[in-house]
Amino acid sequence: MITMKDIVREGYPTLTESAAPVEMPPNKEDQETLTDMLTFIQNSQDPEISEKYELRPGVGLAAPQLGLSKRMMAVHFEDLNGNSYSDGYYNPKIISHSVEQTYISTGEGCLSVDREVPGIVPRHMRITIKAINLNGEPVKLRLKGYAAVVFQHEIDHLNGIMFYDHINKNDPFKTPDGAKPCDITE
Ligand code: SB7
Ligand code: NI
Repeated sequence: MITMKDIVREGYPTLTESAAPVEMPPNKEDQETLTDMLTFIQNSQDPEISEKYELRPGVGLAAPQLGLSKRMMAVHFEDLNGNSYSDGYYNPKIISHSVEQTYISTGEGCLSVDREVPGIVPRHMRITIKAINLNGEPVKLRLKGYAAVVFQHEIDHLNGIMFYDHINKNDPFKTPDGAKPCDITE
């Protein structure tokens, strides 16, 4: 079972490296790792389990956060429209994205970052991704708003990019021109 002690923190090399593609079809070991990653994210949102094992709640996890430089990620969340996402993905790739940007108004956090990093993280409002899911099926997902933000945060980890790399250094709360927040419904 994955717990917080398995999660590497800032300074660990896999967090700043571009991860290697996972060979398809995935071997048993990679399948087990990805299944465990999804279970961890689910557990982290379960009040009893997260308290018992002292898990910090998260909506996603990428293999480089376990010290594994492999292109695998898992997500478990519901967006503001009530769509649920709960799956693991191998070799996810953004095949297209909007010019329009969005952001979470309170900024982002990361299970590999044990401090608050204030600021706006500009993201694409819409992305289309291709991946192989935990079941081994090719999938194409069209994501918007919060869901698009979560997948971009995880895919960034596969490219060695941290959320704070996107924050404007001189003016952390500057909102990108024309961007709308994805977490506030007006
Ligand atoms: C805020 C938090 C996350 C994604 C988007 C906005 C995920 C936090 C957990 N992780 O560190 C996963 O990489
Ligand atoms: Ni993260």
